[in-house]
Amino acid sequence: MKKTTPVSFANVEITNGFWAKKQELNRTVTLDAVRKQFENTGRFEAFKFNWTEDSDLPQPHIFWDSDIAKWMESAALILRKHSDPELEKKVDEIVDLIEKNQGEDGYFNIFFTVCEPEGRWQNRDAHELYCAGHLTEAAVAYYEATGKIKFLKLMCKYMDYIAKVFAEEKSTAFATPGHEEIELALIKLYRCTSDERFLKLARFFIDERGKETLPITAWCNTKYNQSHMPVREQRTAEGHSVRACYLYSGMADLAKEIEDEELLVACKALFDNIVQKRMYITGGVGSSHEGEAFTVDYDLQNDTAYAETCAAISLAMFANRLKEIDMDSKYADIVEKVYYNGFLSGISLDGKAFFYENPLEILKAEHNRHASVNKSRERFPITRRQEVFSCSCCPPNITRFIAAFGDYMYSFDAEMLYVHQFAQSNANFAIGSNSVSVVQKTEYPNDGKLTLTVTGLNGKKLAVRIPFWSVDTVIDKPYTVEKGYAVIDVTEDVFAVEIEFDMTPRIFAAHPLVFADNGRFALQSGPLVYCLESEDNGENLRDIAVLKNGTFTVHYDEFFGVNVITAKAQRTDVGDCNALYRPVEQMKTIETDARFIPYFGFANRSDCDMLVWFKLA
Ligand code: FUB
Ligand code: ZN
Repeated sequence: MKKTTPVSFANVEITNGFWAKKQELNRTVTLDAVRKQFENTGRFEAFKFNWTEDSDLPQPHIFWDSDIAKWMESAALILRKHSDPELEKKVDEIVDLIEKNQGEDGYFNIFFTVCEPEGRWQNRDAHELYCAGHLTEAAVAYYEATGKIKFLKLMCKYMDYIAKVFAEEKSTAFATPGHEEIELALIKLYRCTSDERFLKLARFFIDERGKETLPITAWCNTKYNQSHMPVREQRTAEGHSVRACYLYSGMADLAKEIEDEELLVACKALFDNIVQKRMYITGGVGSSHEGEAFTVDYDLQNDTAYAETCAAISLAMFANRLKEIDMDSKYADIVEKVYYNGFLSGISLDGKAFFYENPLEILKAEHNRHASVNKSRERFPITRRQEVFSCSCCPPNITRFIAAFGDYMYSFDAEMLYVHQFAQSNANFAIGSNSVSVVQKTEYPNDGKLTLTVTGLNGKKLAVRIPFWSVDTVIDKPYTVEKGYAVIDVTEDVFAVEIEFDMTPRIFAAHPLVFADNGRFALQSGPLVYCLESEDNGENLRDIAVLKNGTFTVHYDEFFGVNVITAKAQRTDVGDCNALYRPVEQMKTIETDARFIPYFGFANRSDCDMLVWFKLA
C-alpha cells in the first residue's frame, strides 16, 4: 500500500477568488445563520438538560447533539484561522454544559438522559454512537484550534465508556451503530492522541459490522445500514447513502492505519461502483427518498433525485481518504465534482438557506399532474432552500465542509508533492525536515490558467492532477502522466510551473443504461455542471434543443460568481396550430438562445423549473 500524508487546511490560506469568497461568507454569515436557527429551535438550550414532559421546551430529538457538534466543529475550523473571542466563548459554554451533564461513567446523550433514560444502548437506530462520533470530531477540531483540552478529555472518557460496554462487557442491545460515523471519529481521535485504544475500538466497530444477526424490520433490511455482510466482502454501495459513505471513510482510514489490503480492495470496489454506476453527474448520491438510499445500478432519476447534501459531502470524504492509500486522480476528480456541484447547490448564494435534497430537474407541471390524479407528491416541487429543517443535518455539515476546503488540496510522500485542488492560495508546511511552500495563482474555476510556485522541493517531484474534463492540458515543463497526475521534476529551489486546463464547454452524455438520461445531454465547463432555469429560458425547458454544432458564448456573471454560458438552440414553434397531435413534418422550430447557469446556483432567483439533462438538435 502506497501511502501519502495530507496537508492540513491549517497550513493553507485561500487568499482570493471563488473559495476565498465562499469561506468568508461561511465565516461571516452562514455559521451565525445556522446558530440562530439552532437557537430558535431549542437545540442549544437542550444542552442544559432542562427538558421535562411538563416544560414548555421542545422535546430534544435523538440527534440534536450531532447538529450542535457539527456546528461546534465548524466554529473550531474557523477559529483555527480567525481569532473570534465571542465565538470561542460560545463553544466554551457548550463544552461546560457537556462537562456538567456528562454521566459519571462518561455517557453523554441528551435524548437518552432527559427523555428516555431506560432506552440507553437499546435501539441500534437511535443514533447514540453517531452523536458520540460527531461530538468527538468537534472535540478534536476544537483542541487543534485552541489547544484547550477539556472537550477532548470529555470525549476520551466517553469513548472509554463506549469501549467498555460495547467491546469488553458486550452489555448493549446491539453491537455496531445503526448510523456509522463513530468509526472515522475514533480514528481522528487516535491520530490526535496517539492512543491505540481508540484505533482498536474503531477496528472493533468496523470488523463487527455485518456479523451480527439483526432483525429485518418492516421498513428496512440490513442493507439499509450496510450490515448485510462483513465490510471486507462488500462490493456494491448499499442502503442509506450518508451512513454508507461515512462507513467507507472509516474503512479507508482504518485500512491506512493498519495497512489492511483487504479493506482497501473493498473500498476501491465500493468507490468504483458508486462513481461508475450510482452517482449523478453533480456528485450527488443516494437517488431514492425511500431510505435516503442507493438503489440499483444506473437508477438516476432526475426530478426525484434525493441526493442529500450530506451524502455528497460524505462521498467527497471517502474519495479524499482513498487517494491517500491508492493515489489516482479519479478520487480528487470526485472531490472537485462534489465541491463545485452536488454539495454547493446545498447552500444559497446569500449563505443563509439550504437544500437537503438536490434534484437535477424541477418540473412543476409533473407535480401538478400528480396532484390532479392523486394527492400532491409530498416533498415536491423542491424549488426553494430552507433556513432550517426538523432534520437539519445538512446545514452544519455544509459549514464544516466549506471551512475545510484546504484539507483537500495537497498531500505528499517521500518523493512527491501532489496538488489535488486548485484555488488562489498560499500553503506552508514541512516535509520531513524541509520547509515547503506552494503558491497558486489562478482565477479557477473561471479560467483554466494556473501558476504554481513551489519552494523547498528541489530534487523531488511535483504531481499535478489533470482533471478528467480537461481534454487538452498545456504545461510549460516536461512531464509524464501517472494515474491522472502530471509528474514534473522539480529542478530549482524556487520552481514555477505554468499550466492551462481546457475549460472549453463540453457536452456530456450518460451511460446508455441510465434510462433517465437517454437522448439527453449535460453541459460542463471546467468542474462546473450547468443547468437551464425557466427564469432565463421560459417554461417547458424540456422542449429546448441545443444545437449540436452551435457555438457557446461564455461570460462572467457577478451574481453567480462564475461564468454563465449561452448556447444556440431551438424550440418548437406551435404557430397558429393548437392541435394536440400533428404529422411530424408540420412541426416547426424557432431559433433561440439557451442561457445556462451553474447548477450550484439554481433556485436563487425565483421558484422555477430547472433542467440539467437537455436535448440536442
Ligand atoms: O440520521 C442522521 C442524518 O439525518 C443522516 O445522516 C441524514 O441522512 C438524515 O437522515
Ligand atoms: Zn444532511
